[in-house]
Amino acid sequence: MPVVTSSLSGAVRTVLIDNPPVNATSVDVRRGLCAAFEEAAADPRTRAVVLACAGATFVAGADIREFGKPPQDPHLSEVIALVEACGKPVVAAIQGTALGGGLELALGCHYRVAGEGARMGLPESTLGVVPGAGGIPRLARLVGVPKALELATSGKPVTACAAREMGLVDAVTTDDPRAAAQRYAEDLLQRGAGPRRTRDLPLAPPPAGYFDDIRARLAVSHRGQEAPLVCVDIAEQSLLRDFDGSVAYGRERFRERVASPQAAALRHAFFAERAATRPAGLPEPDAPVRRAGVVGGGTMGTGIAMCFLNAGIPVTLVEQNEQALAACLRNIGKTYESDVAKGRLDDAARQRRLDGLRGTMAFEDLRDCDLVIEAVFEDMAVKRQVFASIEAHARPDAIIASNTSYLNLDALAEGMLHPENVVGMHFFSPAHIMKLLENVRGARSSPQALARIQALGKRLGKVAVMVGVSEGFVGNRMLSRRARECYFLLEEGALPEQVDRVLHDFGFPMGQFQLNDLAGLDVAWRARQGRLDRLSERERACGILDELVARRKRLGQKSGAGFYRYDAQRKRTVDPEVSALIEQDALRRGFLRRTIGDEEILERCLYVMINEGARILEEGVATRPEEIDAIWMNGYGFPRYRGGPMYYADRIGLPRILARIHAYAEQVGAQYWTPAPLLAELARKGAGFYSS
Ligand code: 3H9
Repeated sequence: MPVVTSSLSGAVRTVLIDNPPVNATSVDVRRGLCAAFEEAAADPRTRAVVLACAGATFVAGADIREFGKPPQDPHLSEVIALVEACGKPVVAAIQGTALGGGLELALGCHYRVAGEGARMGLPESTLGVVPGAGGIPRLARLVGVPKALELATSGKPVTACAAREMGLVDAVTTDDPRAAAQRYAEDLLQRGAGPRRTRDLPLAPPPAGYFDDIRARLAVSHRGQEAPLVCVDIAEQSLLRDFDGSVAYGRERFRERVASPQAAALRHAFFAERAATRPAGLPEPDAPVRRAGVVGGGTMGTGIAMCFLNAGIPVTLVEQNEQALAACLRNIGKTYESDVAKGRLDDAARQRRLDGLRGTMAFEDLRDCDLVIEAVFEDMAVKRQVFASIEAHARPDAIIASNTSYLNLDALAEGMLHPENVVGMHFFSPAHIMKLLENVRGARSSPQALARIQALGKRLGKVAVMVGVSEGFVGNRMLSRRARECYFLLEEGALPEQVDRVLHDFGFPMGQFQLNDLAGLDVAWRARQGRLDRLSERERACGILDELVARRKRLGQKSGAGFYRYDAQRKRTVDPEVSALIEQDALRRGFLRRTIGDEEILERCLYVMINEGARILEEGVATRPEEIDAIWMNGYGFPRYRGGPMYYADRIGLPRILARIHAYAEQVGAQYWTPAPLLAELARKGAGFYSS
């Protein structure tokens, strides 16, 4: 089947792209478009053209799978030039998403009609590349340089209404966009309106100082990312060159970017996330979740309840007593009010969400829920009791999920009448904001229950990765190894600010000790108390958390002091008292503190995680390295432009990592630094986690 076809209706020819799944501008589409527009130009019966797409979406971009391969003619910018040059008016009919090369194509059309649900954007920089087919010079001519760069540097799409307001589309329709575009074209013919080429519009310069200002802002908001700054270069050059010169400049910068390590890592991130959220061997889900129950209205429970409400799923929330229930309903109400105040939500949507919420103290009220998730205190006995109460009152086929972050799901399911209904759904705090969801398959979870929670994860807008039972599952298990190493580094000579700076410079939003302060040192301390019997002698003896939490009541940001000191705005400063405590603790325990280099800190933090990641793969807790990468990029701030820990490991080279693991085994101790057999085996073969 040809991917581009044409048909004539009256004097209007529709050129239709049909290239599932997202109508990307693959080479066949580019060639097909050239042929179709040449035909339209030559055909005397054709007086106007509608450019439309089959399926749910307009062109969602260039074909990412072609990136990194030898280019094939024609280039997309040449196709768009041909469309724009057409002597007959060309109307784009936009439904779904017009992204990247798709929006560039629409900008080359003379008019744009969009369905009201359509979204348009230039997400290239999120893939480490830049609009390479005239997107920036054309968009800047239509909406001004600042708005064009807002789209290109954020990568975020705008709605059809916002696009109309800024002058990006000519009409928004509630009708079928193709039919509306046909009418629009007929109207143009009736009015005698001809082509209106974006390239011919004047380009107004932005206010003085604008480019310096946006570069400075991007250096902070997009720290470490190269592509957004190249978008700024393209906009700046568009003012200095003629139109064709600026398109050529953007094309050249695209060519350079597409071959960059950041672009390769971000492409990996794109495909890894898609692979990671589709576990093999699950059936199609047989029923959606129509009502969810949440037991426990603390921070996690309220966040989880809001996830459901935000996705349009009504929630029954169970709390123990009236006071606790009132507090959590109040918290949810307040969060939505603040969303309205910040313009993120309108009043009607806020009301709809609140209408979906039912608070109760009776487990009986869970009887109409398709899924109930417990988010109570992290204690096996407490959770077991809650599970039993849920099972006693919920429907026999309801899925019963635990939000535990460390406890053994299979032990939790013991004694349940229907262990096949038991699963884990590990949300990350704040649950209504964080993208990651670790869905946990218990030994006895049914494939259908797992299929349903995977589908639910997608509906909640999460990156839902299925993992196996293991202490801390995937993310927290690797994090706990990194944390251990960070505490060791404090003993051996580093200070929190050095460790945190190294992790921040690598691209994490914050370092280990900042993270501890944010989450609450009491949380880390309690987790440590619960695991004391499983810690090594050295870990048990490490007294810094006990000193900070138990003796000095430094609980982190919330108490104004933790590893750092915080002012009323939560601005962080280094606290000499903490440095002294760390030094005293090390001295007391006989450590000879030394100057530790940044490279050692980085290696120890990352390689210990990578080694644990290899074990996680060996044990089948994760089945593919993509799952680990997706988890770390979406739940722990691993910089996307480095592709996740397992991808990063391949870039460094497993033989080098193995050699360093051996060196740290000598230096720190083999009990912490024994190479995972999988890592050792891959390194020996000269392979990687992603290459054989
Ligand atoms: C660009 O355009 C550069 C230009 O300036 C160029 C100049 C020269 N290519 O996400 P989904 C696949 S850069 C190839 O699950 P959804 C995807 O892998 C590009 N494949 O669906 C998946 O395949 P599979 C700028 C693509 O409904 C399937 O489609 N464009 C592409 O949740 C379904 O995807 C972008 O960055 C592609 N461009 O979301 C847009 N896009 O089933 C990237 C998707 O085999 N795409 N696939 O696993 C998206 O953001 C989302 O896919 C979209 C749909 C919102 C469109």
